[in-house]
Amino acid sequence: MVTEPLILGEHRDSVLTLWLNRPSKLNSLTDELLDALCERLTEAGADSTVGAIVITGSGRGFCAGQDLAVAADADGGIDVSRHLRHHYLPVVRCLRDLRTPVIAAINGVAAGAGLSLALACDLRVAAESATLVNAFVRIGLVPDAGGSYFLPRLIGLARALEMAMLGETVDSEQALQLGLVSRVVSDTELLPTVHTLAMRLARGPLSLGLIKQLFNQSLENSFEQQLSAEERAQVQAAASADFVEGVTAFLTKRPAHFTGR
Ligand code: T3D
Repeated sequence: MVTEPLILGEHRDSVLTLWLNRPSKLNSLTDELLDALCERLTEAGADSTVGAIVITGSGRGFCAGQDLAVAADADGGIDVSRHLRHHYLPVVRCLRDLRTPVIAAINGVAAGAGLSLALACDLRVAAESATLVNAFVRIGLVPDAGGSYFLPRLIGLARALEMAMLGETVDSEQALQLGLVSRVVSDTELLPTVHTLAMRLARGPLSLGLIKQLFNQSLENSFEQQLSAEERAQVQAAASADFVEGVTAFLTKRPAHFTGR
């Protein structure tokens, strides 16, 4: 029997688009799918021809979180700690640590750990018909896979608590109002729009990776620590060929052509 790959990929215009690919189960997450995603992300991070990554879902869903049938079938129950550490956390850490920008193209429902994956990405663009639900509480769990870290930081404690404690479904317009996603586009325009955005990032300067690192650090750092981190990052950015190109382009009144070096 031919089995479909759990992750589909397309590498075009310096953009790697990855589809979570279990459409009949709304791309719910199995260990195999998480491990395959981690492998693809790690490879992409080491590939200088990948300038930006897009994560989306096959079919009508983005990702419905942990595959609950697998969790229920586990012989003797799941060792949750081990499960999280070995399969979920490597993916979330990878998304966060990659210098390469990652965009979640939320094409349909993002629930539970599927929402957490989207929150761990750098940008989120939703299709009009997309919905987001912090589904953990509905089945007696707490937000995991970084969900309890990212949600309050993205939308504030009060709104995050409401979303996590009530487990209500948020539609794309509400998600935009909350700041959970930065853009909403029609369903048919989702992938073309995100591809264009990703191409723009892929053609960006070396400083993009430093910006990602710097802003993520700023959530933990004191003011003084952040000023030092800015200084270190700016020293690196100012030593890049892209800085020379950016300034030359400005002074000669032409568009800059960055090379990511
Ligand atoms: O193990 C650990 O380490 C713990 C980690 C936990 C992390 C988590 O993510 S916990 C949260 C898990 N996710 C959920 O609780 C969400 C469950 N799904 C839903 O509530 C609904 O499916 C949705 C609201 C997401 C979408 O509803 P709807 O009506 O659009 O679709 P549907 O009919 O419910 O689902 C379509 C199919 O996908 C259906 O299969 P069938 O009956 O056609 O064969 C459904 O069972 C399947 N499906 C959807 N979500 C999951 C799933 N199958 C397994 N696991 C799922 N999470």
